[in-house]
Amino acid sequence: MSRVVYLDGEWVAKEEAKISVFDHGLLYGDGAFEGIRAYNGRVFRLREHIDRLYASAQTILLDIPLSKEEMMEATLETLRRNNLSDAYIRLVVTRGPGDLGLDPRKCLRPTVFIITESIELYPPEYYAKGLEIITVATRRNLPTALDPSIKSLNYLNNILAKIEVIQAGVLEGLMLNAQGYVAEATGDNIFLVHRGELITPPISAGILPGITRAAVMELAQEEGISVREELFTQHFVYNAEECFLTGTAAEVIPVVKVDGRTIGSGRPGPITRRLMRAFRELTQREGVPIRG
Ligand code: PXG
Repeated sequence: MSRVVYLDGEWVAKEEAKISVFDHGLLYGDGAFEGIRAYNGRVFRLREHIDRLYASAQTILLDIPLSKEEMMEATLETLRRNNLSDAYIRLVVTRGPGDLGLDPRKCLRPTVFIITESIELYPPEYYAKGLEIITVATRRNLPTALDPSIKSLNYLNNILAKIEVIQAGVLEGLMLNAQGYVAEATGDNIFLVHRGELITPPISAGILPGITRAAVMELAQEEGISVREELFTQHFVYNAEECFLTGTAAEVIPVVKVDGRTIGSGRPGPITRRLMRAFRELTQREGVPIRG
């Protein structure tokens, strides 16, 4: 059975899902997106992802032509039409087709599409052994120029960082902010364990407020692990007891080496493993049901 994509109010075959070359999402990266996951017939934190999409749109003055409820229903219906229970979901809203100038007023109607696909999981050995990462030279976007809290279609900052990661032959990279403090990874948030406490950079460091990050902070509190949002330098990372990354695709993934420095024991630590398990359990029990 061929996949269908939601495009501007209709479901069309994947091959027929096409947008204009005059779309400002393409010409200027003028738009916003979300990456969401469904587990076992339920969409994980759908409301939170929709809220973040509409927050991104609010900041860039993009009026999404669907209510939040309609967007949630369109997402669920796309999953139903593709008969998916475990999936990766990509929601995209662009400024829509306009002319070759920047002026967003020339774009009469935003483009909205929803793609659902089966997920490509990271190989299990990375969860068992942990990742080796590097710090990239590309600094995270200045929040005063283009706030990383906006999940905009302008992902070149992250892509430039990702190219450095690939050239180094690793899987993820740490991005610093313009002040040199640790911000986040190219597509994941970062956590450290220091003296048994969980530490993660604050949103004001210039990061995406990750949905997985928020879930892990809640789980840690439930598990009696204290969590602090604090700025830190690379020195603090190198000397952490444990380190892990969080994201919709990666979930909770241990990091055991950063810039050639072994972190802690060099194996995924006990707090990381506890939170990996707690997060997996949460994804199985929580979420908006796709069917009924
Ligand atoms: N930081 C950045 C810059 C991200 O893009 C996260 C953190 C984690 O946020 P969530 O809400 O997912 O916990 C992201 C989101 C991919 C892919 O295919 C991943 C993201 C975005 C786009 C694609 O791996 N991560």
